[in-house]
Amino acid sequence: MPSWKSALSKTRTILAGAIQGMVSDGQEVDELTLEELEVALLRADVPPRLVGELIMDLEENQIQGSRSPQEVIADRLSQEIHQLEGEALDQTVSPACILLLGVNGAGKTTTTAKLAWRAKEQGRKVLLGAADTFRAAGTDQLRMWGETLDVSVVSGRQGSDASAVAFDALEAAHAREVDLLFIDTAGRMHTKGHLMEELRKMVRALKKREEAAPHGVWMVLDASLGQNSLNQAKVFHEAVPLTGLILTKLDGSSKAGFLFNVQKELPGVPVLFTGLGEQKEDLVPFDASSFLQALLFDSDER
Ligand SMILES: Nc1nc2c(ncn2[C@@H]2O[C@H](COP(=O)(O)OP(=O)(O)OP(=O)(O)O)[C@@H](O)[C@H]2O)c(=O)[nH]1
Ligand SMILES: [Mg+2]
Repeated sequence: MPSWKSALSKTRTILAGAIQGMVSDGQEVDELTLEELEVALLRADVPPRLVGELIMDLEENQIQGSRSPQEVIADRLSQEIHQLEGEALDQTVSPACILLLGVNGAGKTTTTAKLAWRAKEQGRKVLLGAADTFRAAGTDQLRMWGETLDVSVVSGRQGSDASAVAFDALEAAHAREVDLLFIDTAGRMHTKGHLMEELRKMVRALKKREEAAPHGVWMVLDASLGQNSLNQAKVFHEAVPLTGLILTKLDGSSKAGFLFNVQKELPGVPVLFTGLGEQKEDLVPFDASSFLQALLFDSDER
């Protein structure tokens, strides 16, 4: 089983030293320890406005509170993170068509495979669409996953129109009466206007087959990029409205604090799943309490 605790160890290490400093100094939290904590929080990509609020909370607790620094921090952070949980899909829609997008190397193809594996485990019939026609390797990678997982893959030739593959995949999803269709797309930089346009075109193509499609537009974010991944997501969101986020590589990230900025930067877009490792089992639904617990507390119980 993947563990939140080990996945968040890098970010926790940054914060733990500073928080420990406060505890071991006893009741006397001086300016210096607060400053160290402030630096640590900023290094972990906790948004600056929130860092300011946390420091104020801690100072207040100093004067008239009795809670531990972890508890003070956890209380404030939990307000920012619980609303990020959300329902992935309307379970009554079948086939549900989900478009996965993101910048190069974020983990889209691997995540598509992990999602397919999860759905299959839950007894659902799955189809994959390989709309990364940009590189031959992109399609091959998904086909190989298809073989490993025993899931069919609809693909096109390298260089062919990604929108056509998406359309065909949705057509096949209806014909084969599957429950879920996951469409993997090519990695694209948010700064490339024509590639953003290609995404819009893909959405239009799906709508030609079925007005309600795509039922999910999920952006795959590399958590090791921290706040930068959110800046990219905002541009994607303007091109094609996102209905959910998937955070990959949380296990390699020391900047998990950017999660506390998601609600402000992308209001109403939930975090659906998180990648805690490279294995197919390592994609788990986002769980705010586990996240916070693993971020701030070394033991499993508060
Ligand atoms: N540690 C870790 N590695 C991950 C995770 N998700 C994906 N990876 C790794 O990230 C690398 C890139 O993954 P891909 O799925 O190929 O990324 P992609 O977004 O499809 O890449 P392009 O199609 O080239 O844009 C692979 O080595 C994956 O194993 C995760 O949650 N944790
Ligand atoms: Mg890929």
